[in-house]
Amino acid sequence: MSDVLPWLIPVLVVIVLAVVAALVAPRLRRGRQVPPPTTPPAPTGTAAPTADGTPAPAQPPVSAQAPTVEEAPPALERPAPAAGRLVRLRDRLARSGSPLGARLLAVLSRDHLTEDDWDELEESLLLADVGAGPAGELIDALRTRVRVEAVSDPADVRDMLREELIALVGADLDRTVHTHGAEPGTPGVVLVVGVNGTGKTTTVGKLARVLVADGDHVVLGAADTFRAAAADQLQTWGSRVGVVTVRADRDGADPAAVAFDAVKQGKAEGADVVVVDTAGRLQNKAGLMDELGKITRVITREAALTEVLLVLDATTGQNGLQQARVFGEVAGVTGIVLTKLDGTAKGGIVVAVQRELGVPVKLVGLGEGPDDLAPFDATQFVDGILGE
Ligand SMILES: Nc1nc2c(ncn2[C@@H]2O[C@H](COP(=O)(O)OP(=O)(O)OP(=O)(O)O)[C@@H](O)[C@H]2O)c(=O)[nH]1
Ligand SMILES: [Mg+2]
Repeated sequence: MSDVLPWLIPVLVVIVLAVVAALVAPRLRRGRQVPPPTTPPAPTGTAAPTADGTPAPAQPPVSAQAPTVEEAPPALERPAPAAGRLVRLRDRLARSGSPLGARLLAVLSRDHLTEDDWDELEESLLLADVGAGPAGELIDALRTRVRVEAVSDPADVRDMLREELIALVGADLDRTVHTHGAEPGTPGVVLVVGVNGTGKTTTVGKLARVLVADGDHVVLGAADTFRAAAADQLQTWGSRVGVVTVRADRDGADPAAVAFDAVKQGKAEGADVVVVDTAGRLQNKAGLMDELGKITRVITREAALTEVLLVLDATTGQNGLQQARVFGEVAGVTGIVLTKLDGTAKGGIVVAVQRELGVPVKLVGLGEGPDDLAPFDATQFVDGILGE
């Protein structure tokens, strides 16, 4: 028996291993058979995958003064060109804006407009967040024209309404997004600011795609240093189109330092544009607004800010106006990005916010898709609202 024992133990071990392997192997095979997703999911506020869908590797800690530069992986997407996007997205706009358009047009189709009808028109504009001042002006202008030009055909009144709405939204405002530096060798710098969750990072990602589609060399700066996930989110957007993201891997690093380094990196690379994403901040938090002031000052030491975009969520309606005012003062906002216009019937906020800030809406977000960002155009927008 004692002779057999040394042989028996290895034999038993081999048998146990064989049984375990037989049980586990089919599961592994099943796991491998699951097909990988063909397109990576759109980045979200919490997702932090790399472009190939694997978790982002842990980064060695570095100081904000020495951010790392993440190289983009080779498999790149080809973003859609920006031209004509608002036309393609007009259906979506028409769907979200149709309650306003339908209401206005229903009233205007009546033969003789009474005092009550005019009140109803004004009320519809107010419900769509156009704001009391602009709504009153539009109704006054329309009433005067209908009277002076002795128009009674509903189709003609409708045309006049369209013209007045376009004038109110501002057909001749300069809505150019200034992305290129004035001096050769110096990139344009676009700073993106706003309160939490309005769509800043998504907008930076979408904008990077538009710029890449236009043939620009783009560098992104992740100056939202509160959470590593914020930089991961931005980096995911960038890596999909071959754009590098300058970031600090330490949560809470100085955002101004990261912004500065991104611009420096952009200059060193001979980039055309550096787009800097910032953390969401409430306009009534003095410390955070001071930080924003510092970011803008520090950037301008390295290159001129060519555009400061305030991202506003269209679904927050009139609440966005107070934000707009404070950001305008602190960061010197030069353009508005109105996001989530696909999710609201209150497109009138475009008018109200431009009035409030004296700054044009330059871009609109019409969905969560990577190419759902469009240059704003007054005529297209009004036609979208009216369902033309
Ligand atoms: N429907 C719709 N959703 C949008 C649009 N733009 C952004 N979003 C969504 O809004 C959510 C917040 O977007 P983010 O880009 O993370 O917002 P943020 O301003 O960077 O957020 P913080 O950095 O946390 O302040 C995400 O789920 C986006 O997909 C848009 O135009 N339409
Ligand atoms: Mg963000």
